[in-house]
Amino acid sequence: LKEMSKLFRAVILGPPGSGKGTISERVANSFGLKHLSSGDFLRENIAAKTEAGVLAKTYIEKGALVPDHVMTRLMLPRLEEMTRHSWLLDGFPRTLAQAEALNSACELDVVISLNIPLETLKERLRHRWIHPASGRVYNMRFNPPRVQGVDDISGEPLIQHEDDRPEALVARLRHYKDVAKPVIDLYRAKGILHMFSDTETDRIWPYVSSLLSTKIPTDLGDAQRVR
Ligand code: G5P
Repeated sequence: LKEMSKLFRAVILGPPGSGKGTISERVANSFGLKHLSSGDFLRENIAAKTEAGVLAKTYIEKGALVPDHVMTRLMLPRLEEMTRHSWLLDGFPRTLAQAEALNSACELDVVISLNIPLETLKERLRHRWIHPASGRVYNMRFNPPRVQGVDDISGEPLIQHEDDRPEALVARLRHYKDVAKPVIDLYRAKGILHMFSDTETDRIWPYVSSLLSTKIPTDLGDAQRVR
């Protein structure tokens, strides 16, 4: 049997509202990687009312981080199912404990870190509303619900996190920075960190794209399409 082509593993780090999800979708489309989003896994678990989902919901509703042991128990088995795929992990790890757990499970090729000015994040998150029962997130300016103030699927009302209100936002984004710093330092020390700074995703994307073009094995797309 022909030796499996080299797989590619990447992580994207960035505060809430930094564009992780938007850039991850573009990477998945352009390079054929699987986009694995911790927020999406959590929302699936909330919808399926799994044990992890029921627990996670209480934290997400408060705008708090889900505890590390819940996250690692949720994420690592998903990654184990992906041993034959190249992937981009979005939203995990968020803490040093999560990064260490990931470290012992696999080796990363590239870490993308989005460095977006605080003012820009505040402006984006100000318009964010959520459907608490499912964890679905809307942005009144960039991806509004079909009917103002109402969840597209359930028809139930949307709420704004206490934490997304201007007064609480700055504290929350600062907290993110404190928690993320040792994670960023770890990946910098490993020599795999690539930091991108701008106010617009469209201006960051060309740089991310050209970085990945140099890193991703050229036969990757074909190897995955054959599946
Ligand atoms: P999520 O789902 O990971 P967040 O809060 O980290 O949620 P979010 O809001 O999904 O992240 P993002 O993915 O960084 O942000 O950014 P995005 O969705 O692409 O863009 C944000 C908004 O800005 C969108 O409306 C987009 O359209 C707009 N936008 C993007 N680019 C631009 C631009 O250039 N210009 C403008 N004007 N707009 C733009 O996690 C949800 C919760 O789950 C828990 C936590 O409680 C978390 O809050 N959780 C974890 N807890 C512990 N550990 C983990 N590992 C966890 N993972 C998730």
